[in-house]
Amino acid sequence: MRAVLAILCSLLSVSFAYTPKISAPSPVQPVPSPSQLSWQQLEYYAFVHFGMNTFTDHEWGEGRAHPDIFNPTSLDCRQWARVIRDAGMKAIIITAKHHDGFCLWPSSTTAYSVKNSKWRDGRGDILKELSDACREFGLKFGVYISPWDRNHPLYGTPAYNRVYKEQWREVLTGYGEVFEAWLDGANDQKKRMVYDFNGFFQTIRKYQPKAVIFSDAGPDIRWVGNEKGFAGETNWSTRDNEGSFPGFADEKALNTGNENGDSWIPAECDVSIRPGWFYHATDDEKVKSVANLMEIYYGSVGRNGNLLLNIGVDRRGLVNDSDIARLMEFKKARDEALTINLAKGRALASNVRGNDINYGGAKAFDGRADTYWATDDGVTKASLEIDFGRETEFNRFLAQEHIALGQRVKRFSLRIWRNERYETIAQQTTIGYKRILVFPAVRTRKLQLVIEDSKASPTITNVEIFKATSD
Ligand code: FUL
Repeated sequence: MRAVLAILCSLLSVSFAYTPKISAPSPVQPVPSPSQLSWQQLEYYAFVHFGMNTFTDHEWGEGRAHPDIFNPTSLDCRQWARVIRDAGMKAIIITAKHHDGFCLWPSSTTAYSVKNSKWRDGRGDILKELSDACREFGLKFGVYISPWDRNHPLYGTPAYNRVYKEQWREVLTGYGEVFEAWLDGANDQKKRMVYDFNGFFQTIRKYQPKAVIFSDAGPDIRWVGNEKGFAGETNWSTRDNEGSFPGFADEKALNTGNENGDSWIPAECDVSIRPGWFYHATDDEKVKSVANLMEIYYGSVGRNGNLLLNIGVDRRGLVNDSDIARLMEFKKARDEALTINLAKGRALASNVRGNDINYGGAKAFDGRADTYWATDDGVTKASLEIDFGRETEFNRFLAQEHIALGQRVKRFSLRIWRNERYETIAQQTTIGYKRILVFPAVRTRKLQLVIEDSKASPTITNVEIFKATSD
């Protein structure tokens, strides 16, 4: 009987509470594809640079080192996956092939791969081990295959385009689901290659239609324009991409996106935890500090970008202890700063879409990703007050737009109630999927998020407030 009642109650509450009577705001084009939406929710994941360079101490190998030099003594991809999962990351992108052309899987397209190395008598396959480990540890699996290939005899001729597509085919059909296909526009200074980028993208789409394709010119995810891990303070996920192709994009524009861009191409911020991308023992003391990593986190995830943090796996074939320690300290610092959400209390919005509680201010802090505060059509300036009911101290403010309906907010500010009036403590531009503001601690009974300008009715799905120990 109780069970029947419970089911009835839950059915009733679902149909009463979550069916808005008023129609949702129309999307502001362009909007993300389902793959781009799930990509954005990953927020923070790992790049792993590992290959011949690890053993030759290079960053850009020339493709001449003998395959036998690649010989990890105790490779364990399950260790990588465990560390990366414990660090709070959601996926791994591996350098399946870097510029030196050495393939970490036994490709049929080249002699330059693990199949001709002494490692495991030429029977090893890192992509197999890593994709299995990712599945086991609940991580998504992604791959970087460098178009620039300093070893392949056909590089520089049109025939190489076929080789490169075949490499994608092998990787995308042999190892299960791939969430992101990563490539750049690097080219040889002497043997210039005319890349068939459109053909590359079509090949990737053909074998893994759900994978997002990253490059400095999209088509799905764009480079953020630097390798420091920082998106622009203004960061639109929209982009004018017409005519741009990998290797030639404008770094400044990539950093901020284009407010009225006609394609949805959000930014990914790639940065290494050490000075280089590959492991070098001489860098063991140069692992980025937690303070630096926190700054990067606020500058990437906190500015509507995803953070792709690189780890160079060492010569044993393991994530090095100094990186592990730092990754865990970084996780602890994020948890400490951003877990206890103080956004509780009474919500008062200056405008609520159709006066319908389903679009009310409280929807911005109900902990749900599918509900949001929205205003009437045409209302592009509005405010949301949160009254804590008592003095509350905080130094972080987080806001999220319901980006399934497009990125809308152009300018917003944060005000706190002080000396019987509202005082602006921060003013910013875009919000997007996620925006985090960092400021010296303030104490107040209530605050106001003011949307000062928006492309259309703002749709705010989440607001969070924190008091981090450090300012
Ligand atoms: C660049 C490469 O040239 C670097 O070596 C590194 O792999 C970085 C992530 O991408 O295009």
